[in-house]
Amino acid sequence: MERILVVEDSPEIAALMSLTLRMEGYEVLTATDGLRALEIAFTSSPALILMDVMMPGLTGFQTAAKLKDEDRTKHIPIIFVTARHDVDDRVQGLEIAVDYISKPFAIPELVARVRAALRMQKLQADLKASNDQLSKLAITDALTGLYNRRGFDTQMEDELHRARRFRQPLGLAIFDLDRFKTVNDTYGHPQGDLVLQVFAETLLNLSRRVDKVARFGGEEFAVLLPNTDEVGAKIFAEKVRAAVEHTPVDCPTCGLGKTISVTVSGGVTILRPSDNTGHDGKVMPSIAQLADRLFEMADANLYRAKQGGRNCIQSQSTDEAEIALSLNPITP
Ligand code: GH3
Ligand code: MG
Ligand code: MG
Ligand code: MG
Repeated sequence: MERILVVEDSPEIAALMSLTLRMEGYEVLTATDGLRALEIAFTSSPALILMDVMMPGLTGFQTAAKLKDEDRTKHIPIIFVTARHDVDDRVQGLEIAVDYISKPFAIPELVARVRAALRMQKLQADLKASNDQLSKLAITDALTGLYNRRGFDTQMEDELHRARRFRQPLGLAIFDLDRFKTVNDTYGHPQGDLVLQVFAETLLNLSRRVDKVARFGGEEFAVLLPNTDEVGAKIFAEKVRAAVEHTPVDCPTCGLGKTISVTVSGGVTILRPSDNTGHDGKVMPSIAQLADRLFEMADANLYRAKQGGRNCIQSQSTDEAEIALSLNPITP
């Protein structure tokens, strides 16, 4: 049952509107002045508000403006119901309201306008829900539900700003499953997908709520570790490596109860906050440059881990000043 708030200082009109709307199957709340209307709107979040304009205390326009100022109530559609007819009033009213009904009103018209406003509101809510869903999909990896590259890049930007602002270390760990092509070639692509999903779960289980976990497509994954130093980042990456090594993945197509074992290699980089940034005439790296450099270094470390026999982690720290230096080569 949709809930409608009727704001009206005349008891007769309020009673007529309430009765009409109740007979149409709506739940009706009433308020006889603007302040009471605000209270009810804040606590009962009605689907629609019918608002008288001329009332003692706050006018309907003032009350509506306050409702539009509040996050909790700004989405609630308002229909002004008033005896004032001049064009200026209507125009002013329609700046905030979705519709305008003149008194005296015909009951069928009141009902029709209420229905139309609620229908419009529902369409907008549906549209917003599907937009939200699309925005989420745009930053999500379909196979694992983790962030995709695009989503991760945004998180990376935010976390770099935070790390710089609060002078906290930021860890970046990238993982690449070892000889994953062999898994696909031997057991089939669906089994490969299952391995990727299980690995995604492992990353989520071993990371903190504040960490950001992504799959970059293929069998490459990244985890951003806010406020984590080199010791912490290495412990995390090593835990992931060991968990993968010691937790075989189910292989339904290999036979009942059969499993396969995989391993993973990792490259870790930690950005340390610098003490001497920005005070000696050096051009400081931009956030994008910091991100690029961290990825480059993590990639290089991953490459070393692969070269070093796989199933291991390589890590290296850097700081802003060091990156700045690489961007501002000293010229004799
Ligand atoms: P290395 O130890 O050097 O990382 O060897 P690798 O075989 O894991 O590396 P390579 O980059 O040569 O192969 C990655 C493979 O990942 C290629 C492809 O078969 C597989 N792959 C990429 N995307 C997907 C996917 O979405 N699902 C599945 N099942 N496999 C994928
Ligand atoms: Mg009035
Ligand atoms: Mg691989
Ligand atoms: Mg790869």
